[in-house]
Amino acid sequence: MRVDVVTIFPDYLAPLQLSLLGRAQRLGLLDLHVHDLRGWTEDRHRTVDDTPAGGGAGMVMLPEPWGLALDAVHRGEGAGGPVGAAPTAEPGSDAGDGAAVELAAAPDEPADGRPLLLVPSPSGRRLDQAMAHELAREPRLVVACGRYEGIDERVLLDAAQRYRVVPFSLGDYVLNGGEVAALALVEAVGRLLPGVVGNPASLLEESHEQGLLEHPVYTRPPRWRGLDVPDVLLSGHHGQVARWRRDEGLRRTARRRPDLLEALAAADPGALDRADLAVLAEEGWVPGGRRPAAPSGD
Ligand code: 6GU
Repeated sequence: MRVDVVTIFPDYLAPLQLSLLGRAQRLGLLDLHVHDLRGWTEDRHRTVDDTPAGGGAGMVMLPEPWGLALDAVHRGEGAGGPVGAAPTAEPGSDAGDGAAVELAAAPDEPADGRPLLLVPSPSGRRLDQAMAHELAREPRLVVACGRYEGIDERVLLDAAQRYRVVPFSLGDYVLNGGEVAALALVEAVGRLLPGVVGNPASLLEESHEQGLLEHPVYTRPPRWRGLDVPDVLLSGHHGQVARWRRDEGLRRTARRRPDLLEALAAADPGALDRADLAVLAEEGWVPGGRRPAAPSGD
C-alpha cells in the first residue's frame, strides 16, 4: 500500500519509522511518503493560512498550496517532483466539468479508480476497526492534515474530482491538528496489511474484532505482589480457558462499553448465545434493556 501524508509538520509523522511500521516500510509492505505543505507555497513567507471569511477566531488554511499539493501527490509527486513508484490508481477522467461534487460519507462507495483522500477532522466519520479493514484493502491512501480551524472547504470540493474524499475523526474531542489522527490511522491500517503483524491469529483476538472488548491478559510469575494469575489460565484446559476469556470479554464490555453490546446484538442477533446472555445478565445487561446500575471500579 502507498500512503502519502501532507502536513505542515512532517516531523510529527516520524514515529512511523519505528517498530512494526518501520519494519513494514523496510520490507516494502508499506510505501509511506510524508510531504511538507509549505513546499507548495509560492510566497517568501511560505504562508499556509489566513483569517476566516465572515470573521471569527483562529485561522483557516489557504486553498492555493493545498490545491497544488493534492494535484502533485495525485500524480505521485512531491513538492520537488516525482517520489517513489508511480501511484497505482489512474486519474479520474470524466470529472472536472465543474459539476457539483459531494464528499463521500464512507470509503465503501464504488472505487472508480480515484484514490481515497482522508481528511482528519473532529466533524468527520468516526474511525473504527471496520473502517480500518476497509482502508487496508485500498492500494493507495492520501491524508491531508489540517491545522488551525481547518482547510478552506473548496479544497475538498475540488479534490473530489480526483479523489474519494472522506473526512474522519478519532472521537468526540478536539486535537490541534490532523497529524496525531494521521498517525493513528496509518498505524491502525498498516498493521492490518498482510505480513506486517507476525502472527495473523493475534489480529483476531483483539478488542473490537469480534464486536467486544478483549479479556484481561496475564503472564509470569503466577503470583506477584499478592496477586494471582487466575487458576483457570494455569489449568491447561483449553475449553475452560476459552470460556473464561469469552466471559471476561463480555463482562468488560458490559461494564465499560455497553453501547458495543447493543450494536452487536442489533447487527447480528445470533452473536450472543445463551451462555453469553447469562454472563451479561450477571453484569446487569439485557438486550435492549437498561445499563448496569452500579459501575464497578473496573
Ligand atoms: Cl481526526 N482531527 C482533529 N483536529 N481533532 C480531532 C480528530 C481529528 N479526531 C478527534 N478530534
